[in-house]
Amino acid sequence: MKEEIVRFGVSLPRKLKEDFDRIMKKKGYRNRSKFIADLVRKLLVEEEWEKGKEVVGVILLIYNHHQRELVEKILDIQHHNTKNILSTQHIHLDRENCLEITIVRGKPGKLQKLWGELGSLKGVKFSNFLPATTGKHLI
Ligand code: NI
Repeated sequence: MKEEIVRFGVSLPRKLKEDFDRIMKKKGYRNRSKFIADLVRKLLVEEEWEKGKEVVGVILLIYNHHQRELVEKILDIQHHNTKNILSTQHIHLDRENCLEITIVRGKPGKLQKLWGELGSLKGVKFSNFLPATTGKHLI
């Protein structure tokens, strides 16, 4: 089913419009409509998170696998959360450092707690979380 496209006019202060075009180009967009649509979608994903809908996310960990018991603790947390973990990918960066991404799905609060549990383990040098969407509520 093809979605109907509607047009609408936008009024902006000149400086703001210049900033808009500058940022749009910097991000690699060549089309204002596509840029605005993606900005709105970003806000819709934020709303999904605020409303506590089922969402997906990516947990990134950088850690030293020589840290005592760290790998066991990470595996233990992952085995206790199989309902929320879709996939894990592990990359050995060098002799001691590992990068691990875990793709998670569930309620926002649960996923953020899981990130906190993993990211706060001793030996984790860096962690980050990318909130995303199941895509069900977006076109
Ligand atoms: Ni490794």
